[in-house]
Amino acid sequence: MKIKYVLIAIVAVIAVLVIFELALTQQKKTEQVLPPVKYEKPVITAQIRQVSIKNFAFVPSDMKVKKGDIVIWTNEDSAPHQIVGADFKSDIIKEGFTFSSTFNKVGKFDYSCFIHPSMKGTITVE
Ligand SMILES: [Cu+2]
Repeated sequence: MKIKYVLIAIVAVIAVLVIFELALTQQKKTEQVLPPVKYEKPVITAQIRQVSIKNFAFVPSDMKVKKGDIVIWTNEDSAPHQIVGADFKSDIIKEGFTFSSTFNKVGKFDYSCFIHPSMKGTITVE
């Protein structure tokens, strides 16, 4: 009888050791050692450009920006506006809220207000 329990105990210990070893092997497989990279100070040239929306107009209505710049429109009217361009569209912008878009392509981008189509603007990306 005692031998049976000793055998069960030995088998249990072996099983635990095997599971432990498997877990360790699994952990080693997922460990990825990456080489260190020499530090280089990032050069950030992008600028934030501001367009106001006031008195149902974009101010300035024509803006030249550089590739990578971020344009932020701020609604200073009590009326809501919604900016729609070929590549970008805002949600409805309430008074005091902003919308931003990053311009990564060179070109001329016309936009207007979806609610008030007579409100027009252009972002020229150089
Ligand atoms: Cu509008």
